[in-house]
Amino acid sequence: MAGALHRTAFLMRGAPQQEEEAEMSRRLQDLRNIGIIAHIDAGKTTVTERMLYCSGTTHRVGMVDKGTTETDFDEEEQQRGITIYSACVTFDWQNVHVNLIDTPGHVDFTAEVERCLRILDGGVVVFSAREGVEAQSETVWRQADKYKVPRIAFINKMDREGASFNGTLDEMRDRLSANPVVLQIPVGEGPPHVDNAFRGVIDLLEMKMLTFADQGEKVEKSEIPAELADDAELARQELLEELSKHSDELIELLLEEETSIPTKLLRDIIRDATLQQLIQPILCGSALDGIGIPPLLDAVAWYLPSPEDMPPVEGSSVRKKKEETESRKPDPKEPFCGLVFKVIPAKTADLSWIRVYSGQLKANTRVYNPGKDKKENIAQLWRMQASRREQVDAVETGDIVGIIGLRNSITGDTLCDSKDPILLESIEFPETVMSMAIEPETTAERKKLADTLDLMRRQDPTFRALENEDTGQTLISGMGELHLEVIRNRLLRDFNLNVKVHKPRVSYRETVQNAVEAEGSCHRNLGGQQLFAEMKIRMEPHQNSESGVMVTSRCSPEDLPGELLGVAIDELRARGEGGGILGGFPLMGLKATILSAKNNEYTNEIAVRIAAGEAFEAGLREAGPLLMEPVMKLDIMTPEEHLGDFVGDLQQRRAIINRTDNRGKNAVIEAQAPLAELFGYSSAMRSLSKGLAGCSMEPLEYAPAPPEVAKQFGL
Ligand SMILES: Nc1nc2c(ncn2[C@@H]2O[C@H](COP(=O)(O)OP(=O)(O)OP(=O)(O)O)[C@@H](O)[C@H]2O)c(=O)[nH]1
Ligand SMILES: [Mg+2]
Repeated sequence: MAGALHRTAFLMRGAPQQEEEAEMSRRLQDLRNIGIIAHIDAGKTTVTERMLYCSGTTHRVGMVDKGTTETDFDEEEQQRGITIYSACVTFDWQNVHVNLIDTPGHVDFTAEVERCLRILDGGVVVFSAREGVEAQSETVWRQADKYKVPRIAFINKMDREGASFNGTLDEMRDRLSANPVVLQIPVGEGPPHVDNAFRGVIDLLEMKMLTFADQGEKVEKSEIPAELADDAELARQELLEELSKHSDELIELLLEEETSIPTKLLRDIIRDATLQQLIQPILCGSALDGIGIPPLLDAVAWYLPSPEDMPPVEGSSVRKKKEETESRKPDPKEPFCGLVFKVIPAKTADLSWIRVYSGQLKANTRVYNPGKDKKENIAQLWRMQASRREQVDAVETGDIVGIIGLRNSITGDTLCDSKDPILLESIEFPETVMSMAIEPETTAERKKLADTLDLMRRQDPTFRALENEDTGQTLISGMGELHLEVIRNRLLRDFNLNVKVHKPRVSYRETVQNAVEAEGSCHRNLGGQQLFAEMKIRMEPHQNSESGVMVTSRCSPEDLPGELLGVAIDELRARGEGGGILGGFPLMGLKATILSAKNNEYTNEIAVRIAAGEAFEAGLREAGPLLMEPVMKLDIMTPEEHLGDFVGDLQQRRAIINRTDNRGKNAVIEAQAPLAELFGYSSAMRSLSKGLAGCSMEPLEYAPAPPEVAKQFGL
C-alpha cells in the first residue's frame, strides 16, 4: 500500500525516463492477481485468512465458524459460515504484491467465480484431502481451463480423518485430466489422535522437512527423518523426471551424475511449465492448524504469473469500417483499457471494480465505454481490502481497483481511452433455473421495490426480475434455492421491504422449434394522427443466444432509415426480454432478423414499434413455441449398500444415470434430472441413506419439457 503511494510520488517528480520504465516493469513483475477457487467448504476462506496472517497483514487469525474472517464480512456469510460474495484482499509477501480474490464454492454463486477467473492471472485451487476432487472442484477447474488460468493446487485438511494425499492426486489426474507435479509430500496424514498424524511437509526442492510454529507464521526447517528418507528420495526422482520433460538443461545435468542441481533452475522450470499450463505444482497442509501456508505463499510468488507474463488482451475495434482485432500489451505506456467485473451497488454511488489491462487511469478523468457508446467519469479510485478501502490518485496496468463515478457501465463492460477505443470480450453468465414470485403489499412499496430490484440487478448478473403487469407480481429468478433465499433475506431484512414472497419454483423458459418469416404492420389513425409502417422478420432457433433474443438486421436503409432501424431493433430486444406466449416465461435461444420494411411520410417511432411488436408476436406463434425446463447435473456419494435405492429413486425422477463408480466404501453416481423433480431431494436423500449420503447439484442445460409438464400449464 505504502509502496503504491510512494510510486505515485516518484512518477510525479518526473524521474528520468529509463529509471521510470525500469521501476514500472519491476512493479509489474512483482504483482500477482490471483483467485482462490474450490468446492464448497474446501477451506478457501481459511487459507486466505492464514495468508493474511502469515504475511503480517492481520494480527489475529479469523475463523469461518465464528464469523470473524476478513473476507466473509457480510452478515449472511457470517451466519451461514460460507462465502457468498467474492472479496478482494491485498498483501505483500517477500517482494511481491498480491491482489487475492476469495471466491465462494457453492454452485449457486458460480457467477462470482466466473467473473473473477475472467480477470485474474493465476489461481490457487484448494482441495480437501478427505473429499478429494468434488463436483465443484471439477466445475471451477473447467472454468479456469476456459480462461486459460495457470494454477497451483493446495491439498488442504491433511489433518482430517480419512485424508489422502495420493488419493486426491489420483482423482486430479482421472477426473480433471490434470498434470499435478508434487513439490511437497506430507509428513503423516490425519488428526492428532491417529498414529501417524499430519505434522508437517517435506520440501522436495530443498530436501528439508518443514514444520510450523506461531500459528503457522514461522517455518522451522530440519533434516528429513530417516524413516521418510526413501519416500522423499523417490518423490524427488519423480519430480526431476517430470521437470526434465520441460528442460534440456535439466536432462544434461541429470546425465552428469555427481552434479548437484541448482534449486533456482528447478524453480525456473516449474514456473515456465506452470505458466504454459503444462503442469500444476502441488503443495499440501492444514490451513486450520496453520500448516503449509508460507510455502504456499512462496509458490504464489515463484510460480504464478505477473501481469507482464500475460499475453496482450484482445478485443474488437470500435468506430472502424471493418471489424478488426485490436490488442493491448500489459504496459503502462499503452492506451488505457480495463474491464468492469463487479459492481457493489449503493443508493448514493455504485463502486465498480475494474481490472486494468493496459495504460494508466487517473482520478478525475473521463474514459469511454465503447459497448454503450458513453463517456464515463472516474470520480474516485479506491484500492480494496475486504470491506475497507483506501483512496488513490492513479492506478496502472495490472491493478485491480474500485471506481466511484460510473453511471452506465455494468459487469462485463469495457472502459478505455476514448482516443484509442477497444471492446474487450464481455463475461458470460449462466442461465437462472429457479424463480419465486414477490408482490408489494402496498402501492407505496412498488416504487421502492423497483429501485431495490434495479440495484440488485446491478450487483448480481445472475439475478433476474420480470414484472408481470397483469398479476402485479414480479418474478425473480436465480441460480438455486440458496441464491433465492439470500435474495429474499436481502429484500426483507437488508432493504426492509414490505413484500409478500412466494415459494420458489422451477424457472421454465420458452423458445421456438422452426425458422419462419413473419410480418407485422401498423396502418392506424391514432388520435387524428395517421401512422404507417410494415415489417418482415425472420424468427429462428439460435443455439448461442441463451438468454433473451439476438436481434440483427438485413434491412436496407431505404426501407428503414438508421434512427428508425435502431427503434425497431430496440423494440424486438425489449420483446425478447419480456415473456413468451406459452406461459409468459422468459425467452431463450432465439434469433430475430429484420428482413425488410416499408415506410412513408406517416412512419414514425410509434408506428415502427407497433409493426415490430406485431411481427415478433406472429413470429413466436408461427415458429412452434416450445416449453423448456432446467435439467440439473447431480453428483451423489452414498455408502455402497444404498446404491440400488438411489438408482431406483432417481429413475422415478425422470433421471438419466450417466455413471456409477466406487470411491472407497462409497458409491458415486453421476446423473442428470429435471429440476422440477428435485425439490426436497436433500431430505429424500437423507432418508434413503440414514443421513450418510452427500449430493451436489448444478444446472446442466435447458431441455424441451415433456407433454405431461406442458399440460400443467394447460398447453
Ligand atoms: N480440520 C480442518 N478443517 C478446516 C481446514 N480448513 C478449513 N477447515 C474448516 O472447513 C470449514 C470450511 O472452511 P472455509 O474456509 O469456510 O471453506 P471455503 O472453501 O471458504 O467454503 P465456501 O466459501 O463456503 O465455499 C470450516 O469449518 C473450516 O474451519 C483444515 O485444514 N482442517
Ligand atoms: Mg469461503
